[in-house]
Amino acid sequence: MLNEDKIKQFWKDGYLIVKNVYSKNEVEAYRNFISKESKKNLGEESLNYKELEQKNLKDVLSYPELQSVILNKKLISTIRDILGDEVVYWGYSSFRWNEKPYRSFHNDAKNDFDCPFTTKYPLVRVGVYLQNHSDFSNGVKVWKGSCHTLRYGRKLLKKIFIEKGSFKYLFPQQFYKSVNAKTEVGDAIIWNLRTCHSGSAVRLKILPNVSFHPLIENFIANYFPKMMIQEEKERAVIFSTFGSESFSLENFIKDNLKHIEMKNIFKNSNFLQNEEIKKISEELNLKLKNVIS
Ligand SMILES: O=C(O)CCC(=O)C(=O)O
Ligand SMILES: [Fe+2]
Repeated sequence: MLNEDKIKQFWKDGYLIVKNVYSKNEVEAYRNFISKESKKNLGEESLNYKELEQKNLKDVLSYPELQSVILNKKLISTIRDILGDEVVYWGYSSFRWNEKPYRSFHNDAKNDFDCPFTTKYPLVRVGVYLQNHSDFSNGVKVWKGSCHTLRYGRKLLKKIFIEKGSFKYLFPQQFYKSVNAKTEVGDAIIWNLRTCHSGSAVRLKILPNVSFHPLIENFIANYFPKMMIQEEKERAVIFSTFGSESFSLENFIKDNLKHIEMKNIFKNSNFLQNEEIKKISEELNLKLKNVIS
């Protein structure tokens, strides 16, 4: 059970690190599987996942070797504590191996027209980083509190100026502090989909705990790579997304279905046909949703 303080902290900061969700053995097994599977499907090189069509990939739950990443009691009950409702999974998940660093300030809320000051966006992303980012580069960076700001594209400009009278809510990069999340092996980090974040965070040898803007990180990585603390191991990460039944979730899924690579993943997935998965999900009170009719 998450205590009230932690739940409040999540909704204030927009993220939370959950310690010791997976054992060292589980993490090793996930790493081995992801490495083999990625090399088989996608080749040996560092990969730019943004450009891949990912024709053969399934969602994470459809790989028997990764089932326990999603069907984890501690993880699902923590998400339930945060969302305060039945947790829904519809197959929006993936894994990455040795990805080409992709650093960019962004959030992942889609078709989100609700006010970020007065509403809680009922969707979260879970990142399971399968190596140490407490002391090494390449983890995730989050802008603390940025879930309460207006990202470009949201239609609430007027509200911002009338109710808040500040630019702070429009330009989270300038006004909010980013932190490099100190995830260790076995941890999961959960962030709200309104929270601004960026991958492949750079830690400097001389200032390991200072978080820089992704543009500066790219500059350092390109021109002064020796200043960086390198990654601990090849980067392996498992991402998954959960929500609670709501208009926001429906809107989000509508956007998922517009993207051919996501639709392919949903079509290839088989978790809805697997009796064992259905049984465990029921025990965990996790609702599996079919989004391909
Ligand atoms: O690569 C990362 O660490 C961040 C990935 C990301 O932006 C996401 O999963 O939404
Ligand atoms: Fe993202």
